[in-house]
Amino acid sequence: MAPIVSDIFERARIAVRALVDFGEGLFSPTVRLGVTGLSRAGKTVFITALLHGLVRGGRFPVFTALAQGRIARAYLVPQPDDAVPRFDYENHVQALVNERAWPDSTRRISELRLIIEYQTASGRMRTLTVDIVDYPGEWLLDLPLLTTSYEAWAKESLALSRDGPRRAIAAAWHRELATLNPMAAADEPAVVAAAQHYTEYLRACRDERYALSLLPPGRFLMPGDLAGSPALTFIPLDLPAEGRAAEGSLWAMMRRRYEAYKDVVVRPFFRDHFARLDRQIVLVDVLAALNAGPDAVRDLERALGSILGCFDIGRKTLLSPLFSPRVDRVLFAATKADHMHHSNHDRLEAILARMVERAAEGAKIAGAQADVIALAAVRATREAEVRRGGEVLPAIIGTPAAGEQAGGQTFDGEREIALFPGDLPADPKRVFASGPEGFTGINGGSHDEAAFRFLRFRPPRLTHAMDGTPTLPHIRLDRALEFLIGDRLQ
Ligand SMILES: Nc1nc2c(ncn2[C@@H]2O[C@H](COP(=O)(O)OP(=O)(O)OP(=O)(O)O)[C@@H](O)[C@H]2O)c(=O)[nH]1
Ligand SMILES: [Mg+2]
Repeated sequence: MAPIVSDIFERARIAVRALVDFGEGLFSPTVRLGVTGLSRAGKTVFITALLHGLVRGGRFPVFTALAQGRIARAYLVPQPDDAVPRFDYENHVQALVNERAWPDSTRRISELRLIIEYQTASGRMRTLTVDIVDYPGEWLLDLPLLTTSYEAWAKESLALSRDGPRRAIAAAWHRELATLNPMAAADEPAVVAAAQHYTEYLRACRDERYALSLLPPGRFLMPGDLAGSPALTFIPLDLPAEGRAAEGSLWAMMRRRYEAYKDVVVRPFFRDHFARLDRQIVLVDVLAALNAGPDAVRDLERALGSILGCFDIGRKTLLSPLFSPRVDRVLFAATKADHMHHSNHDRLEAILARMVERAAEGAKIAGAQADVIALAAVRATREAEVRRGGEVLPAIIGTPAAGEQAGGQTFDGEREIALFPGDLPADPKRVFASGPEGFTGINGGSHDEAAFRFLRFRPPRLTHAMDGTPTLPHIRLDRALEFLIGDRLQ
């Protein structure tokens, strides 16, 4: 009974919050934009580039309100929640623009509020408030835990760890697991050690060679200020098919901590942020998964499926905004498209479309608008044609980050190179398949690292607009903006 009662209670809390949000929205129209994505998907860069483009004026020909000159001003104001730190916009911009450096991995949640003063199509002045939250991508993986019991989670996590490339990575941890008896009395030092080794296994899975995405609990990888607390000290146990968790047993202790983790960490995160969204962009680093091979691609597909299943996506009805906040537009975006020549962007989109097929269909059936694009929030490369033999190949030019390696050389972070990134398969199905019918790599290489890896490029050298402000180049960021908020600026 307990989970059902707590579910009803949780829904009531979400509904009350929605009512407050709805009331505030009557006075000042607000869009809560969810920027969703696993770790390194490109959330922080996307938010920074979007704000920069709006506040400083980017080149956004497809974003109608700006292109038609109807945006009078866009500026940042203090965010609504006093308990949440502010998104470090100024520092991220300064790093991108002046140091040509990407932001660090996000370690905690942060928030920002943007006000857009615009003229409606009929000439009236209005304002639109846009609230955006940034958070560590790892935390997203926790959402599916909300509907999973400890026993089901343990079973699934162990099955996963015995499958594909995870099996070898998990070998040491499996040996340790075999020494733990779920029915025996709980022994704290043994649990702490086992949780540490389990975390090391999760971290190794995330290594870019494997790029595996299904790795909850997310705070094990990015604990924020919860590092070392009991709610973070549990592991999946090899449980017997029959039997109960006796009081005082290791099993009972693990189950209690797992539930505490959901109560203390996952539910508040979901309630305060995800349950309030109006619009959503789901950023996916498809290319990193392609880099690592079909196991990583299938893993990413599963992770996205289980995460997207947690969102309430669908059209608002007259009453629904009061009781059930809903996402009525969702955009799936393959990020870092500047790693491929534009002739491959359609293929990149097609691969992502296939990966999120079920979620996108579900959204449409529920009455929401859904679309898929390939974008680069900050375009780090430009295009050129390179002659190789008698052939002219479409290439990209950029500055590989210091320490990146290719073809036996290590780059210094200053020198530009031209690179032929190769082609994605015309049939998106191939990237999910192993074996002969599978896709063997963008550079035509094998799954060996060197042939297969993308180079990380530094942010671009910037051009300055007429008034001296630098503009960040991008690919289709304006199209994303038009889809996400264009209709609210009519
Ligand atoms: N070339 C290129 N690289 C990008 C772009 N966006 C992100 N990246 C790269 O991807 C990395 C991760 O981007 P972030 O925006 O920090 O990713 P995130 O989703 O915020 O990641 P977490 O904070 O770890 O959850 C960056 O350090 C860049 O190397 C882009 O538009 N173009
Ligand atoms: Mg980030």
